[in-house]
Amino acid sequence: MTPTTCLLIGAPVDSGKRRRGCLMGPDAYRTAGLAESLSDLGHAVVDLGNCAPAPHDQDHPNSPAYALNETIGWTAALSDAAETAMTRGFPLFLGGDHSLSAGSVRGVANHAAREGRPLFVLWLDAHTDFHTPKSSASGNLHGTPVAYFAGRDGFDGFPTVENPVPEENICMIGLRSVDAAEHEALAATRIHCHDMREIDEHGIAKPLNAFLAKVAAANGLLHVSLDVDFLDPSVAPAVGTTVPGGATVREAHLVMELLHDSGLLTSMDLVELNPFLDERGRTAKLMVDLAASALGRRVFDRTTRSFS
Ligand code: B3U
Ligand code: MN
Ligand code: MN
Repeated sequence: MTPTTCLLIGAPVDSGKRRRGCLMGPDAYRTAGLAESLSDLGHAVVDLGNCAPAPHDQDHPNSPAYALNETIGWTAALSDAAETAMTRGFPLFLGGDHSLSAGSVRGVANHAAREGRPLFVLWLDAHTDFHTPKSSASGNLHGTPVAYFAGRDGFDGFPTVENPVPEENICMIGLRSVDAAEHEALAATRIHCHDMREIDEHGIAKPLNAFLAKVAAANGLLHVSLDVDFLDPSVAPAVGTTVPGGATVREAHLVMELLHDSGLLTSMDLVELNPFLDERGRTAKLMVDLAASALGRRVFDRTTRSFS
């Protein structure tokens, strides 16, 4: 990627589940040196500070979905922020739990439609986040953003998704915790799903390169959503929903390096970091290092055969 303007957009969303702490995520990334890491790579970095949810109603006391209206308020605000940021540079959404991606992806999709280019989404996560508020057994809306931006029904009260991301443009890698209702709904779609078993058998580069080839052939925009729980909890403990058997540090860096080399990446979310659960900032630092890899950090330059 040629030097770009990285726009850091703090999204301290904590409404997508009951366990609190993701609201501290944006400041943990700042403390871990995200802006400095990106400017060291030659990028201009603008920290836009933290967003706030749009004004919203009180939640109905018997609502099965947890903090529904607050999440709707975040979706509206982050969607607007994403749409504006896409005209200015490379937006990096600093979460915040994964419900924020309902807003970030909706906004990016609106921008893509205006540009007349298709949007592709790479979902790096242990979970598919393909519930609707109605199918979710937990009522935690961080388990729903993919269903929202893919245009599934059941999101009453949310901003309308005018430009749903086509199913065949969505690729999920890292899966190892999928609820029965999500499994059933996904089976009827053309979403590309890659579980950890497939990664173990064939390596992580294979499904990623196949997806990147599709993005390139369609001259698409590419949004990447990186959930901390994509990583194995032994290297990334700061997340409320740890699932054993996740990606290694090297697998995650390889994904980021391939994304960078493709030159296709146009926006990114870092989500689900809960600094309250971290060990001396190690998860925040790893996420910052992964973002730096996605934006061009290298140990060894393959073209010049020299160390940088
Ligand atoms: N599918 C479960 C668990 C879950 C989804 N996303 C996260 N956890 N982080 C649910 O509650 O929807
Ligand atoms: Mn997720
Ligand atoms: Mn997850």
